[in-house]
Amino acid sequence: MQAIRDELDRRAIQIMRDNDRGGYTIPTHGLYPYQWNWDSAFAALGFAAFDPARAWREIEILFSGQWLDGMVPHILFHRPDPGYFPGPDVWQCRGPLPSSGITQPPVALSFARRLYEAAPALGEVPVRMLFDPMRRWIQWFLAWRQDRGAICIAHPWESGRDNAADWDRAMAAIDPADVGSYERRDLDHVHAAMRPTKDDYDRYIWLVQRGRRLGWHAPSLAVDPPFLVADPTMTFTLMRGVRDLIWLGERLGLPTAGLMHDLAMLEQGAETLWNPAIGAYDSRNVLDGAFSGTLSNASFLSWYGGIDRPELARTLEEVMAPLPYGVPSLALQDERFDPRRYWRGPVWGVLNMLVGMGLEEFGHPRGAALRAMTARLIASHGFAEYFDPRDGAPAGGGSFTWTAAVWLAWAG
Ligand code: 2M8
Repeated sequence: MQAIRDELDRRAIQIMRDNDRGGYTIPTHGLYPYQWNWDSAFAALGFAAFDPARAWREIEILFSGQWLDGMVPHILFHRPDPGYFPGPDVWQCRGPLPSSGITQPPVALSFARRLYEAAPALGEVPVRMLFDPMRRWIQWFLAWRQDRGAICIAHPWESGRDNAADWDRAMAAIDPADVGSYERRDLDHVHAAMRPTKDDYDRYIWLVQRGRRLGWHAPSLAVDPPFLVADPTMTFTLMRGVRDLIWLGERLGLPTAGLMHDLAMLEQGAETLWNPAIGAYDSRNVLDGAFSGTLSNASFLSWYGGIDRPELARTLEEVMAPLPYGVPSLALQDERFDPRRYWRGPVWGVLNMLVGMGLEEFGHPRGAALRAMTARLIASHGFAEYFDPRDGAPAGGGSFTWTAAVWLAWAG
C-alpha cells in the first residue's frame, strides 16, 4: 500500500514539474497552455508538499497580473501560444501582463493562509507583500460582482464551472447572432462530447466581444449586463477567503478593518442563494431573480465557506448515494445529467476537495469519506482533468496539474 502511495506521489510531483513553466504552472500541456487563476492556486498547494518556496512563487506571479482596479484575471498569457482560443489578441486587455478580462474563484486567498500555516517563517514576507493586493481583489468583487451580498459571475468562465446547467436559462437569454466566425482550438485536444457545445461557445465569445468593445472598463460593463448570475462557487470561496485573510491579518498585525463587515455581508448574501425547493444552495439569475434549480457540486461549498447547514447534509447524502467517487458536477437525478460533458455531470477532484475540506472542518464523517473516494478515484484512474462519476473513466485533458495537486495536498 505504501509503495503504491509513493509511486502516486512520484507521478503527481512529475506532473507538477512537467507543467511548470518557470514560476507558474499550466493546467495541462496542449489544451490549456497558460496560467489559469484558480488552477494556479491549487498548484501552489501541490508544490507546498515538496517545494514550499516554489508554492509562493506561483501566487506571487498570479498577483503580478492584477489590474489597477483590483481584479486578478482568470488567465495570464505569459507567452503567446496559438494552441488556445481565445488568446490575448481576442481579449485585448490592458493589465500589467497580457490577460483575460474576467476573474475566477478566489481560492488563492485561502490557500495563502494554508501555505503560511505550513511554514510561517517562509510565509511571512510573501503574506506581507500580498496582503494589500488580496484586500484589493476582495474590494473589486464587492464593488463589481455583488448582488444582495452574494457574488456574481458576469461570464460563465468566471465561475470555473464553464458549462454548468446553472447558467442554462441565463445563457439562453443571450442572442449571439452577430458573433461572427471563430475557430475553436479545444476540439483539437479533447472529443467534442466532453466539451461545451457550439451554442455555449458562441455566447462565451459574444460576451468577450462585448467586454472588448467596452474596453474592459468595469463601470461600463456594469450597465445593462447581458449575463449576471449570483453563484455559490464565488460566494463561498470569497467568504472563505475573507475569513482566511482576517486570520492572517490578525496573526501578523496587518489591517483587517472592514473585513468583518464584508464577511457579514457575504453571509447574508449566501442566504439569498438558499433554494428551499432543492434543499441546497443554488445559482440565482440576477436579471430575472429566478433560481436555476440545479444541484451542482458548488451547492455544497457552504461548509468550506464556514456555514454548517443540517438540511444540506441530507441533500448531500441523496446526491452522493448512487455514485462511488464523490460529488458530481450535476446530480444524477437531474434530467440534464451528462456523465462525460465537463461541468454537466463529471466529478472533479478540486471540487471534491473543497467540499470535503469544509465537511472535515465541521467534523462531518462525509468529509473523510469524500477524501477516501477521491484517493481511490485518482489511484485507479489517474490524474485526468475530470472523471465519469459512475465508473471513474478519465475524461478531458490528461496529466492535469490540479488533480496532481489534490493528490499531494489532500487526497493522497
Ligand atoms: C476550464 O475553463 C477554460 C476557460 O477558462 C476552458 O475550458 O477553456 C474550466 O474547467 C476552468 O475551471 C479551469 O480553470 C480551466 C483550466 O483548467 O479550464
